[in-house]
Amino acid sequence: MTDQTNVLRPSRRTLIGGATALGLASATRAGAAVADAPALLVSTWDFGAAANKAGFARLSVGGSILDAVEAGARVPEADPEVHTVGLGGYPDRDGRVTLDAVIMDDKGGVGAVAAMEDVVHAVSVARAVMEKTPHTLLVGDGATQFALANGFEKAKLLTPDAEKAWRDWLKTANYTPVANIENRKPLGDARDHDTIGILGRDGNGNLAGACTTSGMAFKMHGRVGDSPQVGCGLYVEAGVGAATSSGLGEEVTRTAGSARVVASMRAGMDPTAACREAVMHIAKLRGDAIRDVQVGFLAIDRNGCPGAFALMAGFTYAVTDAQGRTVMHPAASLQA
Ligand code: SD4
Repeated sequence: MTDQTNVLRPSRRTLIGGATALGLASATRAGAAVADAPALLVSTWDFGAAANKAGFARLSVGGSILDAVEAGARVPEADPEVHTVGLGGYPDRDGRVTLDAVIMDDKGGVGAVAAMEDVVHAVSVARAVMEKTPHTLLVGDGATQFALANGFEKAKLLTPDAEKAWRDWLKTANYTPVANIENRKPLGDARDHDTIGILGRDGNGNLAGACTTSGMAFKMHGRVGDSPQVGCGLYVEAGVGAATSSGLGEEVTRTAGSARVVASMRAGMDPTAACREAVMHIAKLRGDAIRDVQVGFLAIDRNGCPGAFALMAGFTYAVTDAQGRTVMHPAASLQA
């Protein structure tokens, strides 16, 4: 279950002005030296609160910011009630749970896995790819073989709940690829609570991020979304910031969304404006093709100032400050 301990949920009024109005001003003061700003963790969706808590705990005992984002990402991966990440994730059309994950620091370190089966902690396998191989991405059987050879346990990822959801879906399944199948449901469905992207900044200004998902429910077997692709689901750049995405991955992949957000911050935009620019670009590029589609970006700048923007209402994110205090925010959106 998602742990909401120590989570504050601001009213609509207190959200005016964004995160800086909510006690994070010390992280965002204009002109502050990068290393002067306090540590911060931000994560997508409501389950981000529990992820941030785990990440913060790791930082508190001397872990690096990379350790912290990995620890955070592992929380929804291990939670069988989260049906969009790790154990208990909804399977593809063939009933197979396949995981995508990436982890990245701000020193050129990156590792990822895609379409990986039978291992719960895809983010940790991604980190092992980063640290133990000359490569940046392993896929499918190769990723699983690598994980098992490096001490990760083999696990059955398809839980009874997820299998039931898949069997229910099969009753009406249309195997023609449907790009926005995950959105064919009322907003607020558990499947809205998508991929976790987690970004962090330590007190010395080091940045890191991770992103992990089981991808779109009932996707085609072999489909890989934005999440494990560097520059799409995640991008981190020293001295600039970091960005991550959630939602219909194809729309993020075709625009290299997270790299675009970071590029806009590099050019001087604040994180919210940079996320908004990427969403507006998708909207302009895709027009009617993205009606009812959700895409959300979450970013932090070099000082740890957070911002987010989404195509549709409903995208939330958790911000945890250096005191371990977490505030949930609804992202502003293009459509109500
Ligand atoms: C994907 N972006 O695989 C991920 C999953 C997600 O809404 O966030 N779904 O496309």
